[in-house]
Amino acid sequence: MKIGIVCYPTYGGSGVVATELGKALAEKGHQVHFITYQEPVRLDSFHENIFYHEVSALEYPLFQHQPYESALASKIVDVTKFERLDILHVHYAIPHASSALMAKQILGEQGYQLPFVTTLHGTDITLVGKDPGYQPVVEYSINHSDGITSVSENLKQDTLKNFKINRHIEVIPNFIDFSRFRKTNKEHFKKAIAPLGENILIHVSNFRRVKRVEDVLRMFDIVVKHIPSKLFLVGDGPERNNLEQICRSLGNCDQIRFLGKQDPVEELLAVADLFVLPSENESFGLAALEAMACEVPVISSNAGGIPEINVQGETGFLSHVGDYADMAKNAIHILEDENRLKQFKKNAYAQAQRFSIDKILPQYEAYYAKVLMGKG
Ligand code: GMT
Repeated sequence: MKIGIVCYPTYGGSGVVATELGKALAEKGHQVHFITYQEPVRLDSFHENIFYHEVSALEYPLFQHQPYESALASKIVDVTKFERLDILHVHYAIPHASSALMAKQILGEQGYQLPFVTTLHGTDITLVGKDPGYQPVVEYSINHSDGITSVSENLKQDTLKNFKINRHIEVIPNFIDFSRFRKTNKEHFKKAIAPLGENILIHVSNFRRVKRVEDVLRMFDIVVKHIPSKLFLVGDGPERNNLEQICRSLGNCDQIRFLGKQDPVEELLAVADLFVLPSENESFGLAALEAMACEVPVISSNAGGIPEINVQGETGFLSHVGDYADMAKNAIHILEDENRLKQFKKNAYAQAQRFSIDKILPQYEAYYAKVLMGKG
């Protein structure tokens, strides 16, 4: 198949999923065409079946904001005609689904068929998409997609609650590539950063308010008073300054490392004992799944789709949003007993295997085939 993929190319779950999916499809012999405004971060090596088409929106003094949606639609038209794409898969509804729909209509008038699948990722529904400033366009373009997938059952239900959707939504969960995310031996590194055998807690996100990174700091403040520990904060974003202030006021900055954006996150996960994800909302929680693949149990909130991956009392624990004291209690419960920690690590790994790319990729291929038959 010749498959076009549209996504956000920068750091962020939906772009990561789209890029990893494209790479895996290419590996299986499909021809994959990425159509984005910048080369996707995870598209880090050459592959004969992968092509990249850059969307460039002309700058003009009249534009306060460049009309990216139109530039993207035009690029999709161009790539489809030249490369003869069979299907287009857009990740994150805004504005990708409406650009795809516009391109499909233009192509239709010129005698080309371009069915497209929209994958809903989270904030395109739960935060931005349902805002009245976007809602009508998001709803229309979802309803006019040839196929719709959602990364969790919870996100599907949220979509049905927030929009009038008259179509089937297929749930295809996010996946993990074990050839990259697996526990490797980094004992020398662990000894350097935790010389007294401290436990290492880790949080990875884009530091937006929805991630509630502040709760990570507050729960860690309780944990570190009971069990010698270190905290790694990986990522960057609008909350960073605020978080630095909080850590200073708590007086435990010595035990906390702000590591910024890190591409080889699996190397940090390899030395971690617990992953912390206290999000206000999280349609899936790919970062937690990546941790589990590296044998790291998860202390999380019970928001959104997180309960579909983190199993209470088995792979970690879930608390109500904002209840950082309960998160701390659960973290201590796991860390204070070495055998218990080992068991949780084992369980986390076993659970991650359910989401192995080998199991999920065929679901996308089968769904594309359905969409191509008009049965999306
Ligand atoms: O919030 C983020 O981390 C970014 C956002 C995105 O679209 O890039 O992530 C969403 O999609 C990810 C991949 O499907 C999910 O794992 C995240 O849970 C989801 N984020 C939210 O729902 C807040």
